[in-house]
Amino acid sequence: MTIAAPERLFDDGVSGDYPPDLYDPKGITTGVDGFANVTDAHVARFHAQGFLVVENAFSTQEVQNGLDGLDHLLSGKVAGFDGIHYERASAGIAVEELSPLQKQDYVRKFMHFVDYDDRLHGLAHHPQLLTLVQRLIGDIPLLFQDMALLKPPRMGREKPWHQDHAYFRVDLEARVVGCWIALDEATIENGCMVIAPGSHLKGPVVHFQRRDWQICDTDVDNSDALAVPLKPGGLLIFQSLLHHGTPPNLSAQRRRALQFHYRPQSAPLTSQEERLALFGGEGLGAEC
Ligand SMILES: O=C(O)CCC(=O)C(=O)O
Repeated sequence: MTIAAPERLFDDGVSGDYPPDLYDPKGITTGVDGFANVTDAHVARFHAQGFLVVENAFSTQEVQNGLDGLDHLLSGKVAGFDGIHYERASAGIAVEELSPLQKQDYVRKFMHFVDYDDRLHGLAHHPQLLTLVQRLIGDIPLLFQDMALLKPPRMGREKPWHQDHAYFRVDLEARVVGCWIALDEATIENGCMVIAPGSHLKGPVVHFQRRDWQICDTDVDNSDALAVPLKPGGLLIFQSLLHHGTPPNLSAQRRRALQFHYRPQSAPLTSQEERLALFGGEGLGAEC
């Protein structure tokens, strides 16, 4: 059977200049080793600081399952899957003819894939992950967004500072969390997460469409920023109002990660208008 290639989708983000110290961390995070060692003190710290790092959350086999799942999606042989967002630089290149590994150099992200690969579905519904998320949000977690974020060596672009909630139509009071899982070692050099601890307590801040849907560079407070280096299988769980971003990958090492977002099952959804009334800088007369 021949499957027609879906039309290529391009990521909305663009390259551009930004202050050279925008992602300079003042320190690095430390984590708890494994899901089984998360205590009530870690949970309390999550609520105060907006994040929790779990080292060795996923086994080597589970990480490999994630990578194999992404390769499978990239093979073009998965009927109905059209969630690959390419870099605009791929426009003139016959990426369909490349091997899955070569193709990854032109992919920015994958979205909405968990129903197309059992291995990725298994990671998003990992029992220990869901148990921890439920402990953090106090309700049954509902997966509502699944992404894989690729930063190819020497060309993976930054993801400017933002709050994930600015992308969501979910009630602001809902305890929404993102789970970012390293599939490769994530380092400061290849674009690991950089976070502003406690920034979720400041509430929603205005976003602008600049290099991406982002906090204005001049509004970013990175004075206490921490980098989140992770080994493969490491996990960062963070609150959806936490300010965070990732620097570009200027290294020779690939940086691939999965990111799943969960909301409390009972959380009300909102509208596009309500989202922009809280986060839409231009509509609120703010300047950037
Ligand atoms: O993995 C990355 O580089 C950025 C992840 C992120 O913050 C996002 O996509 O919201």
